[in-house]
Amino acid sequence: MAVHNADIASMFNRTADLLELQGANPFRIRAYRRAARTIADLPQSAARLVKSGADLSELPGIGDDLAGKIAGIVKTGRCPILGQLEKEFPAGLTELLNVGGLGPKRVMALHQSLGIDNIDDLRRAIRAGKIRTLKGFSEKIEQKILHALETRGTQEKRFKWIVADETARPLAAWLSAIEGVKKVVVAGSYRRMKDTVGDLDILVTCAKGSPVIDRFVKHEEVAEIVSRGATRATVLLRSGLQVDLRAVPDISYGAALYYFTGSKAHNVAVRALAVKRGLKINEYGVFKGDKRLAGRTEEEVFRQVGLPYIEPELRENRGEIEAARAGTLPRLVTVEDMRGDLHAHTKASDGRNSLSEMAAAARALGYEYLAITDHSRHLTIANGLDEKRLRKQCEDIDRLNDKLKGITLLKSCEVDILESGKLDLPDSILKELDLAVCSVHYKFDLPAARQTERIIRAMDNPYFNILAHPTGRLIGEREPYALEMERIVRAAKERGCLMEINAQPDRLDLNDIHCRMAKDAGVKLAISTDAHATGHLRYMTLGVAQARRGWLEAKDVVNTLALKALRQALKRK
Ligand code: DGT
Ligand code: CA
Ligand code: CA
Ligand code: ZN
Repeated sequence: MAVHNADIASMFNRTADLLELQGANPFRIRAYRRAARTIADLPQSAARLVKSGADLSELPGIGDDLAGKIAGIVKTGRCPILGQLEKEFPAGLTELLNVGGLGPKRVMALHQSLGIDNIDDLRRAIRAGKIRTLKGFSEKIEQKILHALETRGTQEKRFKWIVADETARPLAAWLSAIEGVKKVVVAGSYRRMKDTVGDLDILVTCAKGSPVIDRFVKHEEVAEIVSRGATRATVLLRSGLQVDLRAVPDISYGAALYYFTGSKAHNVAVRALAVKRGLKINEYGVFKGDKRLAGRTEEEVFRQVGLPYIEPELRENRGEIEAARAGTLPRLVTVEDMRGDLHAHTKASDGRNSLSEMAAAARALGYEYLAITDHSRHLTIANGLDEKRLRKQCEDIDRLNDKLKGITLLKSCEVDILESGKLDLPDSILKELDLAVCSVHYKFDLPAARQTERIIRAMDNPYFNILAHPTGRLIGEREPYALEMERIVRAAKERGCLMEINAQPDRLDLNDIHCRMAKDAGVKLAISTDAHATGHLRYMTLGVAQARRGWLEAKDVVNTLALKALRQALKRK
């Protein structure tokens, strides 16, 4: 199976880290990081592009040299320059790079001034109080490193949903092609669309004597066979992702799918319900004594325990069973309900495409509108727009809208919320916009009360419409900033502000729990992709998935509305 985009990106990022340790030319380092970002963001598989003979050097940030390296990685699974660099440094030193709070500069400082070469050395130095006094360090940084060391290894490794998906899809297709295999479905948290996935649980139905288990454990991506039996196997892939495979007969398909979709908490609660009816429910079916009552489909399993079908995204034992019994399950929002996207960037700031390219891509998705939300001036690294440039963009949008058919671009901006709670652009331009999407991009480490007040103060501005990526988390990379979410939600409700579900695969912010909190408080949400390229508009499905996990219906989500109704819904109280 192919090398994934995430693999290539991680090799390039590691190369950049090691080049930084080496003190290499900053331009060279940046080139690797930029290429890593480009590949990670690529909507198609880089491996497939290489194999189809596409010219990768046409991608932004990828020259002939890097294109050649990518082709090499796709062919061999290895990156020679990374291999060389890894040999140059003690293995322990590169491991230090993975400790939170330590970047290449700090690792090099520790190495040079204290001779720290590995994690044990680091622990000893912290205990001896040597780190805090080092130039470029502090007691706070020492604490951060210590915390990272303490939680190391105790935190199970989880994969972003989209990373799991990059493995799940081709693997499922590959399994389908094995003789005797009928159905293949990926269950578990993947099917429940959790933001992260611990491992993949794949279910197959097959004819007797199918070699599916044998073939599976010999798949070229398999690094280790953890366990195997006649109808099941657990393997570890080279990527570190674990996969559980189960083969079941057709008559048990529904019961097995239901069981392995979980969650465990949901299963346990439903099993108790079944017991009350004198039934037994397991991965083989629903039984009364020895008599099988159901098992072929999930629907018939539900029927036997007296429940309507419950969507996988709801199966967390968070009240869905009670709601199902009471007939009050939500009618979850679907991606077909979405009529537009309210957060997208163009070349004017840090996006990759032009206004008209973004408009065409949105129209191709069947949208009625797309809000153009380039960054505001404070975000200089993203080439944020000042009043003058934004005004010019508004004129461009007006002119383009006159020509466009079937789609309307909305004039907007992703306005930075300054530390004071002021917005980054004056009211004189904000009032010209169709809507303002506002967000925090710096000073993430304020205490919760101050961060909360900063955002609420920003909402006091009458032109504030949508709070974008409200917690600032980057899954697996950056914790959400400290925030009093109940207060934010209440403040949004009082002011008629909306909250965003940012659909970028590494954000998914608000998360499922917060979505539900907002809905329960009567706050409307926008599901937006924060697209930085036309291909990112497709991330809508991921945002919708989190919305569904948060019990949202179409009426809770403003961008399911037609344009006219949307304009009404955006009006502040
Ligand atoms: P993950 O992998 O941590 O993201 O989460 P899941 O939900 O995929 O959990 P996993 O892979 O451990 O198990 C897959 C499903 O199998 C789980 O959602 C429900 C079912 N399952 C696993 N262990 C048990 C159990 O002890 N009892 C019951 N009733 N179901 C279980
Ligand atoms: Ca799983
Ligand atoms: Ca599992
Ligand atoms: Zn944005």
